Amino acid sequence: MSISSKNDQNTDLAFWLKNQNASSALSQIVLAMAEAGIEIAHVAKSAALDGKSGAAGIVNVQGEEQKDLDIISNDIVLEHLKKCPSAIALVSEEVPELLINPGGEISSDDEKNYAICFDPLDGSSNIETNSAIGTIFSVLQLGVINGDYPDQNDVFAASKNQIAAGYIYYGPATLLILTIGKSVAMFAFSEVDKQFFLVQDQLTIPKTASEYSINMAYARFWDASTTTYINDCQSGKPGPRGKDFNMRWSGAMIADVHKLFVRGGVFIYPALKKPGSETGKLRFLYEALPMAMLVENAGGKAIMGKQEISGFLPSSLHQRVPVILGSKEEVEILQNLYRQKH
Ligand code: AHM
Ligand code: MG
Repeated sequence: MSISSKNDQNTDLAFWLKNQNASSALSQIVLAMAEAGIEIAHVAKSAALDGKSGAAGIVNVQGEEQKDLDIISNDIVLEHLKKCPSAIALVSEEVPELLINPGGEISSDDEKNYAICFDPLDGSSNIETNSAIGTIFSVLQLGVINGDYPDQNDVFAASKNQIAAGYIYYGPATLLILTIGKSVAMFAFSEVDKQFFLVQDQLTIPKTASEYSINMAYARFWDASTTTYINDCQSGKPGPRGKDFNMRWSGAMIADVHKLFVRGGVFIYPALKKPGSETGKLRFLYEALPMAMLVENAGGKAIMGKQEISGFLPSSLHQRVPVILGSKEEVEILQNLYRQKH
């Protein structure tokens, strides 16, 4: 598949959204995220020249050091979402509390009140090494809002009504991977036309594969199921799996998840027996939940260790959860190990 040239129909993102019968409110939000992505890609490209590829000297709510680009990207996303009246509540990795959009207007049509949860710059530790980074977002339908504004409990409940999810990948090409329903589409940004064009309308994740992504440096902190699964993969052809596996870990979830749409495999960030990571590292609302929707709508599977995503209700905005997603058969093998060992 080529992503370097526009496809025959030259379908741009706005036209595609219209074709998919997306509501104007949802289209506006998706287009705002795409615009933000275009701006972030531009800033990221000149970050080294502008001296913006280092630490900002601030620690965020996660206890992690914020980089200049984390803060700039967050401001860019907020600026674009402010123009969307339906984006009532905003959850950002970089902001401790729930934000109420100053440009938001609660609609009497319950279906048009949304919460947008986002990680403005995924893969922060990759900024200074000029490696893959991205933006992840989830659109949740808030439904009936009791009171003047939604509170975080409304957002937690809305996590059961995720209506769209996507990520923008700032790599050699700037790509938008998006689902607003059943299928997952890929768009590439054209530097010439300054917009995203559809390059593939139905991404699928192969059912089975032989590549895994996990940070091997934490092996001593894993649970028994993860250890068995990875040991079996590493045993290769002579081992219980009867085939050889490859391993990749990019340090950015967007890049490792993107590989799933290209050649399948499994991405694992388990709970770690290590202070601060007992429930994993990745956050439910703006990392696990949107990636799970994308993966499952492409025929893959997503779980949170022993727990299913569908039965989970978060209790804090930045709640960390274990994440396992990718090719259905691989995720099921690990899920069975969880069932046996816990
Ligand atoms: P971030 O949102 O601060 O960038 O953190 C999330 C990232 C993921 O993209 C990636 O999978 C993971 O952290 C890497 O963590 P580690 O450094 O523990 O391997
Ligand atoms: Mg992230």
